[in-house]
Formats: sequence, C-alpha cells, structure tokens
Amino acid sequence: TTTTNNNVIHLTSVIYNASGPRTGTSTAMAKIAVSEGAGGVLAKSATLVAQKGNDLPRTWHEDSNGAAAAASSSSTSSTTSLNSEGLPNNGIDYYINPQTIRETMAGCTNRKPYMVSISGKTLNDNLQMLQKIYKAIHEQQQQHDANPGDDEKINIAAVELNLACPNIIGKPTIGYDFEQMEDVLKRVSSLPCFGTTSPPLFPLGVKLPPYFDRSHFIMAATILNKYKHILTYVATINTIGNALAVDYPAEMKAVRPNGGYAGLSGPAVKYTALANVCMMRELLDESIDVVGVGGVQTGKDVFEMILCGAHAVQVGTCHWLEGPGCFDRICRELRLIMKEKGYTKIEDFRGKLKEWS
Ligand code: RRO
Repeated sequence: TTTTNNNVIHLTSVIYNASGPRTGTSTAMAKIAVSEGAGGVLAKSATLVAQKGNDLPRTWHEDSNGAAAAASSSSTSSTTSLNSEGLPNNGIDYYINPQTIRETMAGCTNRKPYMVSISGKTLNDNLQMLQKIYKAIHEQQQQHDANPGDDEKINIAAVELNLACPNIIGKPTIGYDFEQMEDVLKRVSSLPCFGTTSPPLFPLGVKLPPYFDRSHFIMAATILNKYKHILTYVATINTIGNALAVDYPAEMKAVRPNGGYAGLSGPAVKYTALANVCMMRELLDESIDVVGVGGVQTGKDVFEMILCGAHAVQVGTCHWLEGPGCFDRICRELRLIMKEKGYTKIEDFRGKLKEWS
C-alpha cells in the first residue's frame, strides 16, 4: 500500500505493470487484472485523441549474445529492448470509459486498483485529460452511491502523469526541461480537483526519465517537493532515451522512426533505475512515495528496489517479453527471498540498504 496526503493506492501486491507494454486495450489489461501477483493495473499512457504511433518497425529485442529476439521467445531473461512506439493509444476517453474498466477488471478476484496514465502532447492536453478524469471519477462515484454494491470495481484509483516519453519526434522530454516541468506541475496543481485547502481528489503520480547527474536529481526533486501536496508518488525510471540498436545482419538501424533513436529498457537499465530510486528516495520529501521501475525481472530485482526505498515496483519489459505470468513468478521469488532472509513484511527491509562504515 502506497500512502500519502490522505491519498492511498491500495495495491494488492508490491509489484504491478509499468505503463506501455500490453496495456493498450482492455483485452490485454484483463490478463494483468486476473494475475494474482499483479498488485494493480496501469493503462497505457493516453493522449487526448487516439493515435496510431510511429511507423513500423518501432521495437527491437536483442539477447545478451547479440541475437535478435522475439517477444514470448523462450530466452527472454537477458533481453534488451528498444522502442520508439510514439504513444500509440486509444485516447483518454477509452481508458476512463466504464465499459473499458469493466472489461479490464471483469475477471479480477481481488480489489486491485485500475489506474490510468496520461502523456499529453501539450500542457493543455494534460490539463484537459485531468479534467476528463476528474469528471469520470465523479460520475463513477455518483453511480456507486446510487447503487451501492454494484460496479464497485469500476473506478479510477490513481493517475500517472508521464513526464518522460522519449519518443515524440521533435518534442523534448518534459522531465529534462526543468522550467517546463515546473510549469506543468504548477498548472496541474491549480486545477479545481487539486484545491489547496483539501487533499487531491485522486492520487497523482509522476513518471520521470532517468537522471545521470547529481545536479539534475536535485533540480528535479526540488521541483517535485514544491508540489508534494498533490503528489502521492514518483515512478522512476522511464526508458533511457535515444539509444541506438544496429541490426547486424542487415547493417541497418534496427528501428525505423525517429532516426532509429529509441528508448532503452530491460536488464541493461536496472542499475540506472536503482540509482534513480535510491537518489530520489534520499532527496524527495518522505510524503512522496517512490515507485521503482527499470529492468526488473526477478524477485531479487524487486528486493533490491525495495531496499533502495521503493514502496512498489513496476515491471515493464519483462511483462512485455514474458507475458502476464511474470507477476506471479516474481512474487513467488520475492516471497522465497524474504523467507530465506527471515523477513515477514516489506517494511522489514524497505529503505534499509546498509551503508559503508
Ligand atoms: O509510446 C512510447 O513511445 C513510449 C512512451 Br509514451 C514512454 O513513456 N516510454 C517509452 O519508452 N515509449
């Protein structure tokens, strides 16, 4: 459970999916919803209007021997991925539609939260999407109040504001433009649903790009801390932007759009992700939870993220390649590690990474 600002997201396990892979439709998300190991369901980042995304081929998978790999292939454990999807999605109206949420959560046996992600092409698009979400939550609550017991699962439990998409051709990553980042948070915080006198009406998270320089971590954290009254969590990291893969046999760029430059993910980014979780945990106000994401594919990876201070952990590339069975497997592995180490609950080791003397 992630807690702050009277704003709680009741995850049913410490891991859930990252936005992006296998999250575009209710059919795909339903498979996460039925997985007991997945503590929540997070939808694909939405734009105001549905869009197809970049031209194909826009993804690339390569195993540690340098061989091209395919999603759902047998050896996905050490596979590096690149994507320049360009935000293909069904538009915000689809992801907040009660019908979509009903289809997504139909087979879910516990009360895990359904969450949406937004990645507007402009600040105004983000503000419009937040207004739409606010309205949808309000309507869903009214519906529920009129019919208690009915449609309990049909609500939006949190919103993740993606400030880190690296693949919008011609657009900078907001999280790298601190002036723009501050402006976004300022405008978001002045929306009616984030009134300054009362707690926000829904938990809000922010998805960050990876940082590599201590001064950038400090600048980002300083801005985020200023808006702690509207922030429940910070998810770090998005893919490492503008990576390049070469299709060796073809002697070509592996990905077509955006000059071949694409977001890097998979085990290659785990160490960058751990550093971002650890440093953000150090710099952010304790009322803001850190959600770790990047290169997580085993229970050990989750354990390490939590040691570094993560309240919850998202799984992206591993879910993409292995499929929704990964959540149960990773949970099993984490439980085994906890048993071996004599821990009975997450709080026994969260943020308890030992320091050198
Ligand atoms: O759709 C994408 O190209 C994409 C997004 Br919105 C994102 O946030 N991160 C990423 O690696 N790809």
